[in-house]
Amino acid sequence: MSTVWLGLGANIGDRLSHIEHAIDRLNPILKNISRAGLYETAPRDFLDQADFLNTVLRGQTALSPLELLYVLHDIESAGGRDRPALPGSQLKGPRTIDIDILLYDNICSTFIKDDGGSLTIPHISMHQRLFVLKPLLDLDSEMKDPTDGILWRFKASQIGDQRVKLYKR
Ligand code: PH2
Ligand code: MG
Ligand code: MG
Repeated sequence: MSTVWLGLGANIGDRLSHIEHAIDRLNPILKNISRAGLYETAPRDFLDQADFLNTVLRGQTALSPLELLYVLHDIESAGGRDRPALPGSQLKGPRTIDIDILLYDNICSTFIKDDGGSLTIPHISMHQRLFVLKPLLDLDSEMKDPTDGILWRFKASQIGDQRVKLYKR
């Protein structure tokens, strides 16, 4: 079994229930789940959209990184998510549910998907996103970035102001 860290986000409709449903659907493939608090967060990247609820999960999985990714896509679809590749859907725009692989054991690698796209672990933007690092640090404040051995809490402290507020424990 491998230890995996997932970032969840939602900013359309009943955000809390989208996240709860996704966690229910993760149960068969993710064991010993630990949940961080839920945070209400200002949108990043594409700014003209509603606030997100974000959280982070840690669990154990028997799936490989790409097998896990494909299951996450299925869970996103079950949660009403339009894939960004669909015409008319805004890149980094509003979503009912987004589930990103943040970390997988200490892997630092890029995997090529069946559709030619790629999956990079650690998640390529996590070091600059407080909406990821705050919940992650709830679960383990001593964790280090496997790419350079630097504490995530140090990286979090270097990030400028981003609105990230505890919404529910
Ligand atoms: N996800 C994005 C883009 N911007 N902003 C917040 N606050 N939370 C997110 O989960 C998020 C975002 C693309 O996945
Ligand atoms: Mg994302
Ligand atoms: Mg995603």
